[in-house]
Amino acid sequence: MASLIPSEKISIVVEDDRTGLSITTLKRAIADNLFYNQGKFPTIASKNDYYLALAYTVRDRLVHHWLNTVQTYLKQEVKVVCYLSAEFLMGPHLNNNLINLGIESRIRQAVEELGLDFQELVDQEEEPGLGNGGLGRLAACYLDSMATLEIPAIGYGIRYEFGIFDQEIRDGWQVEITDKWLQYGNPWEIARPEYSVQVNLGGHTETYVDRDGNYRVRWLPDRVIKGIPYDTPIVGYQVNTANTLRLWKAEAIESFNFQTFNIGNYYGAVNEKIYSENITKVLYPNDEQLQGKQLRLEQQYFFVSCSLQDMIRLHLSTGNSLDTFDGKFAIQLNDTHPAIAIAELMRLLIDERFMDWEQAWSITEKSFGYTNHTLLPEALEKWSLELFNRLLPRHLEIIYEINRRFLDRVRIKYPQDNDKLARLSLIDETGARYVRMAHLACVGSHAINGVAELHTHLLQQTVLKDFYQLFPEKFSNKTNGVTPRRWMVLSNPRLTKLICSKIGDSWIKNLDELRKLEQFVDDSAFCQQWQQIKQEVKQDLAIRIRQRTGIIVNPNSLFDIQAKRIHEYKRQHLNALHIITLYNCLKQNPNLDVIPRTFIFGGKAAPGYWMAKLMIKLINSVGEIVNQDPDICDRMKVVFFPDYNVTNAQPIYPAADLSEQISTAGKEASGTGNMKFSLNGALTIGTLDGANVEIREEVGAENFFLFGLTAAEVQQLKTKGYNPRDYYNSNPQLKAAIDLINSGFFSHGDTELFKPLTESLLNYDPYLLFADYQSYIDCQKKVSQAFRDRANWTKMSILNVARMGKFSSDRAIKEYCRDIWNVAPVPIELEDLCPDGQ
Ligand code: GPV
Repeated sequence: MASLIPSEKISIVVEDDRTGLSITTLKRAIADNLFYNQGKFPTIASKNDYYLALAYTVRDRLVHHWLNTVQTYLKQEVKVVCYLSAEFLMGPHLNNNLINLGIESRIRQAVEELGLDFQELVDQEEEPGLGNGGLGRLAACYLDSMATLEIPAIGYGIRYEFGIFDQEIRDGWQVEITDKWLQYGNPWEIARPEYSVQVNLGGHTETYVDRDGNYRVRWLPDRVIKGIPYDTPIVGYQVNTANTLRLWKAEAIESFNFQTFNIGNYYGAVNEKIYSENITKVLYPNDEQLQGKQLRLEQQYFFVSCSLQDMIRLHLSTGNSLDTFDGKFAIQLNDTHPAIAIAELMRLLIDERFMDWEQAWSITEKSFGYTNHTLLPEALEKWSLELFNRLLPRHLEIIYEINRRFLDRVRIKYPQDNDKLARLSLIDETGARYVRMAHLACVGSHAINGVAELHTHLLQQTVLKDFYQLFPEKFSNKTNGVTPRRWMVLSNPRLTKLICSKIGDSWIKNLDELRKLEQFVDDSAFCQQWQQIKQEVKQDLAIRIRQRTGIIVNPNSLFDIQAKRIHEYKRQHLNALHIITLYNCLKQNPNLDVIPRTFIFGGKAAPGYWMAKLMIKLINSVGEIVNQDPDICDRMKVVFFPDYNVTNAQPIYPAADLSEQISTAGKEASGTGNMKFSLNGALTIGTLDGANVEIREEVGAENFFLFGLTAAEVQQLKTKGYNPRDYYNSNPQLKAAIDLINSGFFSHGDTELFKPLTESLLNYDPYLLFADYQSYIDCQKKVSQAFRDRANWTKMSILNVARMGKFSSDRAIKEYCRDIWNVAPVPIELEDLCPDGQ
C-alpha cells in the first residue's frame, strides 16, 4: 500500500485489490466489484453484471497509468495534440484494453476460474457507436497510435446519448433502431463536472469602448448551455501511456428555470432543459451528405467551444500566458465538422482575453491543421448566412474580418481577378449566400492534408486548386492507416499467433517487420497453416452468418466481401450486377464448372438516403432468389450481414478471401477497410481509387485484381458525354442483368420496385457502373480462376500481409507528428504504487 497523492493531511490508499495482477487477486476483485458496485449476489447476477464487474476490475488496473500520464504532461508542460472530431468510432474497449495492457491471458484465466465464460462477458459490451464510418474509425485508430507512440494527445468530441442506429433487416429492407448504448451504464468513462464550461448561442453583438479607449465587441447571447466533459482512457500498446478521450455532454445551466417555475409554467421550465440537452442527444447518421440542419451546427460549435475553453484552462493552469498557446497545442481538424474552431479561437483570444487581431491570428494559424476527407461536392460543408448569423452572430463578424484581410492579400497577388476572389472567398455568393467551411479551414490552418496520394493530388487539382496555388507550402499528403492492435491482434488471434511464431512480436509496434514473412512463402508447412487458419476463421463467420440470418454458407467457397457504408459511389450495386450475371450464366449452363462463392455484404444506409436503402433491398431480394434456387446447388450464396459496426467487423475482415474496393475512381478519398482486409490476408479486387493505388503499389500488381477506368478516364468520359444506355444496348450480359431486375424476377413480380435504381443507371449512371461493368466481370473471372490454384492464392495472401507495413496508423501518426504537429514522444514513468512490494 502506498500514498498516491502525497499530502500532509490526506493520503489516498490504493488497495492491492485494485492493482494486483495475481489470479487470486483478480478473482477477488471481480467478486468485490460485483458485490459493491453492482450490488448483486453471484446467484442473481446477470451476465451484464459480471461484465461490468470485470470492466471495473480492468479499469482499476489502468487508472494509475492514466493519472500518471496526465500528471506528466502537466508537469513537463509538453506540447499536446488535440484531435477535434465530431465522430470517434471506438469499438468495444474491454478486449482492446486487455491487449494493450498485456493482461489478457491472466484476466481470461481468472474469469474462467470463477466458472464464467470469458467470451460471453466480452460480448455483453455495447460498443460506443459514436461515428458513421471511415472518418470516425480513423479517429479511433489515430488515438490508439498516439497512445502507443507515447504522443501526448487528447481526443475531443461529442458524447452522443444515441450513437449510430442499430440496423435490422425486415423483409429485405433496412429498419433503424435507436442505439441506447448508455442504458446499462458506461464503465469506461469518468464524468468531470468540475471542468464544465459554458457555451453561448444566438442573440446579438454590440461594441463598447474599454478603459483604455479601445473598441471592443461583446456578444449578448440568448442561450447559454453547459458542457460537461466525460473522460475515457486510451491505453497505448505495452507502454505506460494512457491518453484521454474527452467527450462533451450538453446540459441546461440550471436544471430548473425558477423564474418560469415560480409563475407556474412547469412545462416551460422543463422544456428549456430538454432543449439544451438536445444538442448532444443524437449522432447525425448521414455519411458524406450534409443536411444543413441548425442542430448540427449547434453540435459542432458546442463541442468546439467546450474543447478550446478546456485547452485555454489547461494552458493557464500551468501558469502560462496565451502568447505561447500555439507552442503547447497542435489542433487537428478532422474534416470541416470542427472548422468553426478557427473563428472561436479568434473570438476567445480577442473578445475574452483582449488580444490584438494580428497576434491572435498568428496563434490561430500556427495552432490548426486541417484534414480533408472527401471530394464529393454534396459533403462539402456550407452554412447559410441567415442560419449562421442567427446562431453565431459574433463568429460571422469574425469570419467577415478574416475574409476581408484574406481577400486583400489575394487581390495583391492576383490584381483584377474577380473570378479568383469569388472562388477563394469564405463566402459563397454565387446564389443564396453561404459560409464555406473548407475555405475557413484552409485560411486558418498552417497545414492542409488529404488522406491518400491520389486524393491529395485531386484536392490540389480540383476542390482546393486555388488554395493550392496560393499556399502550396501548406499542402501535404498523409495516407491513412489502421491500428494493427485492433485490426489484427485483437480480431485475428489465430493469424497473430502464427505470425509471432515465425517472426516474433515486434511487428505489432513496427508493422514493416511483416516483410519478414516473405521468406516463408515457399515454406509449404507454413502455407498449410496459413490456409488452415483462413479456413477456421471462415467457419467461425459461417456460424455467425447462420445465427444472424439463418443462411447456411459453405466455408470452402470463396468469401467475397464488401463491408462499408452503403453509397452509390461505393457501388454495392455493381457487385450486385456481377452476382446477377453469374446467376444468369449458371441458369443458362447449369453444369458450368464455377468456383463456389459466398457474397457477403455489410453496411448501413443513411436513413434518408433512398437509393442506398433500395440497394440494400436489391441485395436481399437477389439473395432470396439465388439462395433458394435448386439449379444453383449452393454454388452461390448472397448474405447481407445486418448491423455492420466495429464489433461485427472484427470477425468479418479475417474471414475474407476477396475484398471488394470498387468505388468509381476519384471518389473514395482513401478507404481504410481496404487496408484491414489486406492486412488479414484477403486479396483485393479494386479500382485505382483512394489508397487502393498505394496498396497495389506495395503488394505488387500481380497480387491485386485491378479493373475499371482511372480517375482521369472517368473525367474524360464525363466531359465527352457519357451515355449509359449505349453500354446497355451493346452488352447482352449487362442488358440481361438489368432486364431481369426490371422483370420483377427478384421482387415477386413487382416490376416497379427497383425502377428508381435501374432508371437512374440507364439515364444518368453518375458513378459509371455501366462503363466499368465489363472490366469488372472479366476481372472477377480472373479471381475465380486464381482461386482454383489454392497454393498460389495462399502465396498471394501471405504477400499481401507481408507488404502491408505502410498502412499502420503508427506510420501515419509519425508523419503527422513530424510534418504538421511538431510533437515528440513523452515516455511515462510509473511511480510504483506498492514500494513495499505488497
Ligand atoms: I467527409 N469519410 C467518412 O467516412 N465520412 C465523412 O463524412 C467523410 C469522409 C471517409 C472517406 O469516405 C474515406 O475514403 C476515408 O478513408 C475516411 O473518411 C477516412 O479518411
